[in-house]
Amino acid sequence: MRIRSAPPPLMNVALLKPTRASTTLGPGYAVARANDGSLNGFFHSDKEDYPFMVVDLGTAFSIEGVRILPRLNYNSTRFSGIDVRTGLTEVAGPDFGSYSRLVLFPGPVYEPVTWVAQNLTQPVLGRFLSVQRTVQTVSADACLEITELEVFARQANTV
Ligand SMILES: [Ca+2]
Repeated sequence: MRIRSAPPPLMNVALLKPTRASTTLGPGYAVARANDGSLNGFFHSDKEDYPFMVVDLGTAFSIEGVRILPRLNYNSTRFSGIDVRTGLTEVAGPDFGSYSRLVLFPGPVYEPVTWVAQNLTQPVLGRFLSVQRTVQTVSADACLEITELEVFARQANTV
């Protein structure tokens, strides 16, 4: 008889992992701010259609949930149609259609802004995680702003 031990705890496996973005508004809004563990800074893309960011988890994880803290309390309606996907191979973008969708946060969020979260019914294996604004807006609101992105998994190489 095999004794099943307790599963390891869920961890934020996106913390401080390498990131890239379609654009960045400026040095103070670097994409690394989206997963630096701090709620005081945030990533801000430039104004463009379908801005996105990608985090490389470094190895494949069995992802069980994600959550995002949008930009806090300023133009919160910019957080709209936020598509979160994952895949095992790197995709340059902006088309992440080959990735599996984890969640589509319709937005907008309202002040006071808090986390939007999704627990997955079935874990999804992924290494690269894309976050993309999929709503086209002909205005200054066509940007992606993320205070913090967290990706939850229990351990590396679970397959
Ligand atoms: Ca941050």
